[in-house]
Amino acid sequence: MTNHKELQADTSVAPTTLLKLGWDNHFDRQLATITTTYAHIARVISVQRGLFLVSDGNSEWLCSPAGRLLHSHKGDYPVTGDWVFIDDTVVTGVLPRKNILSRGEAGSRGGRTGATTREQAIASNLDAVFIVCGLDRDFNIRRLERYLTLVYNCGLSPVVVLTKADLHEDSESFRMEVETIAFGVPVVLTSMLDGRGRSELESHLGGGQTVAMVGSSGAGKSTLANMLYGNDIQSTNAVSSSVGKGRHTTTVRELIRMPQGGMLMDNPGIREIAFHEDGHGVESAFTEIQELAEKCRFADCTHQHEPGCAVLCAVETGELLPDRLESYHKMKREMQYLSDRRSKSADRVEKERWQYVALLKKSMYKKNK
Ligand SMILES: Nc1nc2c(ncn2[C@@H]2O[C@H](COP(=O)(O)OP(=O)(O)OP(=O)(O)O)[C@@H](O)[C@H]2O)c(=O)[nH]1
Ligand SMILES: [Mg+2]
Ligand SMILES: [Zn+2]
Repeated sequence: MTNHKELQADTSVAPTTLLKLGWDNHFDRQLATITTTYAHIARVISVQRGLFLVSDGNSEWLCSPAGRLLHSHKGDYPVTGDWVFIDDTVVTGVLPRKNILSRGEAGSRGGRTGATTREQAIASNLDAVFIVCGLDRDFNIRRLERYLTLVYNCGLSPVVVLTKADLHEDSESFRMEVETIAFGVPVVLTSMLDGRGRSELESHLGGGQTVAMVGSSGAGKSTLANMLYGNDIQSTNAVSSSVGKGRHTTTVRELIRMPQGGMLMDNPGIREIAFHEDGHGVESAFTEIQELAEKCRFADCTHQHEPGCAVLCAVETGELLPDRLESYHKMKREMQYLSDRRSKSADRVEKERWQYVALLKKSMYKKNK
C-alpha cells in the first residue's frame, strides 16, 4: 500500500471520480476535519451478509468491516449510502453522515420490554425519498401517512410515487386524495406501460443526487427503477400463477448509478413501518393539525376532550376528517411511548442499582439476626 499520509494530503479535495457517486462540498468540509489516516474513500453501494460492496467511481470491490466497527456502539457501522475510509479491502471508518433514513426494528412496535428500539438503517446521505405505492390493493392513505411521518422523522424530503396508474381511468383522483394528506409534497403518477411520470421523477435524479425508494413488496419499486433507468437492471416481482407468491422480490438494498447522473436505491419491501425515535415527524406530516392547534384555548391541549379545542371543532365542522385525527393521535402515542421508553431505560438502570442495594441490606440484616 502507498504512503497513507501522502494520500491523505492528495484527497483533502476528494478525487473527482467520487462526484459521480454523489460526493459534494459538504463531505469535502467533513473530510477537512478528519485526522485519521486512510488510503481510499469509497461509497457503500450495498451491504450483503456482513460484507460491503463499495465503489470509488472507477471500480467496485468487496470489503469487510474493521473489528473496531463491529463492536462499536456509536452507530458507525457502515450502511448503504455511507462514505467510508478503506484500507485495501477493509472498511476502517465512516465519514459523518448528512442524514440517515432508519426505522424501528420490525416486531418491536408496541413491545413492553423496556429496552430501546433497535435502529434499522435503510440508507444514508440522501437527497430525497420516493415513497412508492401501487394503485392496487397496496393503496392505503393511512399507510402513506406513516411513511411520510417516517421520512420527516429522519429530516428527509419525501416524494410520493403512485405506480400502476394504468389500472384506473381516473388515476388523477388518487393523486388529489394523497395531496389532501401530503401538503407541499410532490405526488407523481407513474405507469410502466406508458412511462408517465418519468420526467417528473428524473428531476430528482440529476448529478450528485441520491434517492432511496421505500414501499411494500409488490408496490413496483424495481419496475420503477427499470423504467427510469431505461433498461431492465432490477428483477421484478412477477407473480407466479401456480403458487400465487411473488418471485424476484428484491432482497438486497442497492444503489444504482442512473443515466440521469444521480443514484437510486432499490429496497426490499417494508412490511411494518415502525419508528425508531421521536424526531418530530408527526408534526411535519400533520401540518394542518399543527396550524389548527395554535387556536386551541389551552397551550398544552391534547385535542382529545378539552373545551375550546380548535382541532376537535374542525372535526365537528367537517374541515378535518376524524380518521385523519385518529391517525395523528395514534402516531403521537407511539412517539410518546418511544421517548418515554428512552428515558425509562436510563431511569431503570438507576432503579435496579437501588433494588440491588436494598436486597444486599436485607440479606445482611438477616445474617446479623
Ligand atoms: N399494471 C402495472 N403493473 C405494474 C406496474 N409497475 C409494477 N407492476 C407490477 O407489479 C408487480 C411488482 O413489481 P415490482 O417492481 O417487482 O415490485 P417491488 O416494489 O420491487 O417489490 P419487492 O421487490 O418485493 O419489494 C410486478 O408484477 C409488476 O409487473 C405498472 O406501472 N402497471
Ligand atoms: Mg423489488
Ligand atoms: Zn386542541
